[in-house]
Order: sequence, then C-alpha cells, then structure tokens
Amino acid sequence: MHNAEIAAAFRELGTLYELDGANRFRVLAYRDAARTIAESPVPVGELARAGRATELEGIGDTIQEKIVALLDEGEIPAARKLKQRLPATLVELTRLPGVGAKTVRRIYDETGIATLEGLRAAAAAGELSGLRGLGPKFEQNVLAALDRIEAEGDGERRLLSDVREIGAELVAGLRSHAAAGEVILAGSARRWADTCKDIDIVATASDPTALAHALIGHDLIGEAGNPSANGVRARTHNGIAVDLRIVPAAELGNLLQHLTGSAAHNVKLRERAQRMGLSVSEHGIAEIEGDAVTRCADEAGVYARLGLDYIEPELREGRDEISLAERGELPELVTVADIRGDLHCHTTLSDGRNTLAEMAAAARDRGYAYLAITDHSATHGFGDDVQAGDLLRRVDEVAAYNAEHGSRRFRLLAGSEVNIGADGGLDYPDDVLERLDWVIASVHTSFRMSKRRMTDRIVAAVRHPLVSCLGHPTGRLLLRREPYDLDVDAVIAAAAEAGTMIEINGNPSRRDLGDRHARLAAEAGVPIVCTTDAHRTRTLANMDFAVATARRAGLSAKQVANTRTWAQLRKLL
Ligand code: DGT
Ligand code: CA
Ligand code: ZN
Repeated sequence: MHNAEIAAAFRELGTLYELDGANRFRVLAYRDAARTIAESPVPVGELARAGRATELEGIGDTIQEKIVALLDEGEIPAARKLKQRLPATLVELTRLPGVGAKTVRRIYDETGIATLEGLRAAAAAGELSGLRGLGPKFEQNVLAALDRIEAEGDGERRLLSDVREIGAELVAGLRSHAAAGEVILAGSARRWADTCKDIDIVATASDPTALAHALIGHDLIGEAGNPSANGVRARTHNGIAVDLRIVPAAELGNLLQHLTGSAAHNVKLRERAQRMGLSVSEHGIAEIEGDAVTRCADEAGVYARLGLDYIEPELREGRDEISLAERGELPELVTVADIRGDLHCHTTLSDGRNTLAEMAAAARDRGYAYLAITDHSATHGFGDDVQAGDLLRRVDEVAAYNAEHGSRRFRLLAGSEVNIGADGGLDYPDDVLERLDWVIASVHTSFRMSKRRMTDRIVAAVRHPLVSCLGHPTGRLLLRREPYDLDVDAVIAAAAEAGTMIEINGNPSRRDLGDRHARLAAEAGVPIVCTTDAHRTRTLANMDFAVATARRAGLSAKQVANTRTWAQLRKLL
C-alpha cells in the first residue's frame, strides 16, 4: 500500500473523529501522522511491518498498530467503528473549501443530508440558509465549490514547492546515472505555476531503457508502468504521478518545448505555425506542403524557426507572450540575483522560529543589503497592546544591532506587519508607526465580509500615509482557502494613487499577489516588492517563489522595488 493511501486513511480517520466531536488533539494527531506519512520518501507500510515506523516524527505505537491493521484488513478498525455511527460520505462533504466538520455535522443532524448530491440540491433550493449560522452566501460558496470540482475533476493538485522539491531529487537521481544525457524538469513546474498536477521530466540518454529503469528504481518511486526506450510513467510513494519522456538529443528542443507547455501557449504557437505553413509537434516542425522537418536540439531553435524571440518558461501561459516575442518586445524579467533585500519576515517576537540575530545572519548569508523585521502586531495576539511597548523595544534592538553590526553593506530595518482591523483601522497610533522604517498592513481576521466592505477596509489601510506596503492582498491560501471577496482593481488604483507598494508574498501557499494581479498592479505604476514572509531562516529561500510570480507577471527588475538599495527604495515611499 502506498504512503498516499495510508495517509488518506489517517486523514479520513481524523475527519471521522472530528465529525464525531472528538477531542481536538486526537484529531490533530491523526492529521499530523497523515502528513508525515504522505511526505515520507520511504514506504511507511514496510517500516510499520518491521516495527520501525515509530522512528518517524509523530508516529507512536498506537498509530503503528493501526497502520499494520490497515495493511492486513484494508481498513483501520477505529474508522470502521465510526462509520457504523456516521455515514462515511460525510467525510467527502468536509473536503469542500469553506465547509468544516462542525458545519457538516450540524447540517447532517438537522437535515439528514450526508452526500454531495444532497448538499447541492439543498443549497440550490435555498434550504441551508434556514440553519443557524448559515446564509445565502454559504449556499453560493457550496454551489461554486461543487461546480469547480465538476469542471476540474477530483485530480489532486499539489503546491509547486512540494513538486519542485521532489522533482529536483528525481532529476538529480537521473542525472547521476551513467546513461543520462540531459535531464530537465518540464511542465507546469518549469513554468513555476502555483500548483501542479504531476511531474514531467524530459531526458536524453545513451541507453534510454536503462534510464527509464533508473527512475523506477529511485527511492522516491512507489509503483511504475513498463519502462521502454521512450520513458516510463510512475508514481512516488507520496502519490505524485511522474512522466519521464526520453528522446534523441536532436529532438530535445521540440519535446522540451512541447512538454513545458502550457497547453494554451502550445495551441497559440501551433496557430501561428499554421499561418506560416508549418506544423509543430513534439518531434519537429514540418512543412505542411512539403517534406522538410526541422528538428531542434534546443528550445531557442523551435522559437527561432517560428520567427520568435526565445520565451522564458514562466511567460508561456498563452496570454500575449507570442505577439511580444514576434515584435521583439518581451520584457527582461527580474531574477533572484536582482533582489537586494527582504521586506517581510517574522522572529520569536511573534510567531517566527528564529531570533532577530539569526534572521539577520541568514539574510547576510544570502547577500542581502537589508532585511525588514516585521513581526505581527498586538491585535493579532503578539506583543502588548497599543502602547506598543514590545514593538518599541524591538525598534531599539534593531538600532542597537545596526550600531554594532550594521554597515553600508547590511542593515536591519525596524518594521511591523500591522493588522488591518475590520473597519480599516490599524493597530498602532501614528506616533508609534512613525518610529518604523517599514510598515506592512495585512488582513488576518474577519475574512467574511461583503466585497464592498472588504474593499473599503483595505483601501483605507492602503491610503494611510504611514503604510509602506500592503501584505498578502487577497488572503488566498492555495488549495486551502479562497481569496476574500475583494475588488482588487480598486485596491490597485488606490495604491497607485497613494504611493503604497504591494507585496508578492513568496510563501508557496500564498503567492499573493498572484501573477495576473501583479501584472495589473505594475501596469498601474504600483511598485511591487517580492517578499518571503519567512517565519524561520530556512524559508528566506522562498524568495524564489515570489520572484517566479513576478516573472510570470512579466515584471522587469525596475518594476520590483526591492531590487533597489534601501536609500533608493525609501525615495519611492
Ligand atoms: P499540470 O500538470 O496540470 O500542472 O500542467 P502541465 O502544463 O504540466 O500539463 P500536463 O502535465 O497535462 O502536460 C504537459 C504539457 O504537455 C503541457 O504543458 C503542454 C502539453 N500538452 C498537454 N496537453 C496538451 C494539449 O491538449 N495540446 C497541446 N498543444 N499541448 C498539450
Ligand atoms: Ca504536468
Ligand atoms: Zn501576514
């Protein structure tokens, strides 16, 4: 049994307990175990049989016994018992975004609804808004979520960060094989999309079948199809599909271009080719009325044959990149090397794991010239009240750090990620905010309000003269939480007018602003900052994701404010 299946069984068990009203810690324990199992690169079933699954974090004897029972009986006995009390289909309802176990249980208790079809019918008939705490908005959300599942299928997507991490290990494993030539991650992961369905790998090899065998022998791979000279399809222990395609080196450019996509980009490329009397495939570019076929060893050859400048993978979404490439007007995209400092991070003063000094050292190691320390504010539960004693002590600490360690090469900035209240007000009085170098304003509470109120609330913060930057503007959590109802265009217009910057938050669950909005904001003249929102030293590396979103938005270094020195950036404020 795959790790993904074992993890799913424990996730289900956690949800069944939650539906049953069990203690929160019990529910969390099963969820944590599910995550550990899902992310484990080694087969956990085998470990449990050998009595060694307990070596994994969060897995004790009880869970190990349950894994073995699951392998032997096909079901965890505790889950079987719970399913005798509650319909198992309730678990599906909890998967709808915005519908928690408590709500599902209440709906079931009061109406007997236990299936997705039943829920859809009741929502469509307006029968849920009669229930306590649920309104027409809830019904709309339910219907929209069900439509989305129907349109996109239930194929599970993953965060780019998960896919790139595993993809990089597989690519490294393949590259180290004696038969390997080029081995390149393609598909949505190469385009740095927000989420990915699977891992696409393109390779050349002196012995293709041997390389395909090397993939299925990799530690991360669970099951696989039949390896051949063309490649192989496989699945990792944590359930991600992997498609390895192997081609002759002379056609590598054609296949890499095809499998990098996107499908929309490829469709537009093919339309253009047809107008030129050419037909593009993964094997070459052929004349429609003739026999000549151009095979390309690299991608630049593919684009050149079609009369186009080379298009960076991040731009290949079928928007306007092909006409820009045709006119030689593609932007020179910002790179991570252009970034001079990070302007959003947390320390042990709020919910970060590392101290101010540790974060500063890590920022210097990355070669940054500045780092803004932006811990959460008082109404978000950190530091004392509006007197802001903790925050002001932090300002002094930053000054002390700079006095001792600062230089022209590096300085810390005193900042805060200030909560935007439900009415658009900020946490601290102006005389406190004035003491800060850098103020991010973000929404962390009261997500459910009308679009009008949410927009007014955020616009008010954006217009505040002491706010430098708007943080994670839409509040989305990829694959977990929809953005709040917000008129992003109005927020962008207000930011442009007020001279307030907007961040692209590089937390791979956020990527907020997303690429489309970031492009709109930059076109409106809003300076964009790429930040990480790091809560520990390690995640300062999430700058890669922020910059990737900026690149997908077509931004140049000039449009990203933190490619400037702090002295230059300050002038933009
Ligand atoms: P994903 O996997 O959903 O995150 O996104 P992709 O872009 O990796 O899509 P995938 O894995 O289904 O296919 C890989 C590439 O193959 C895709 O980016 C472009 C190409 N491709 C797939 N389907 C089509 C198609 O219907 N037409 C064309 N022209 N290309 C396609
Ligand atoms: Ca893919
Ligand atoms: Zn935040």
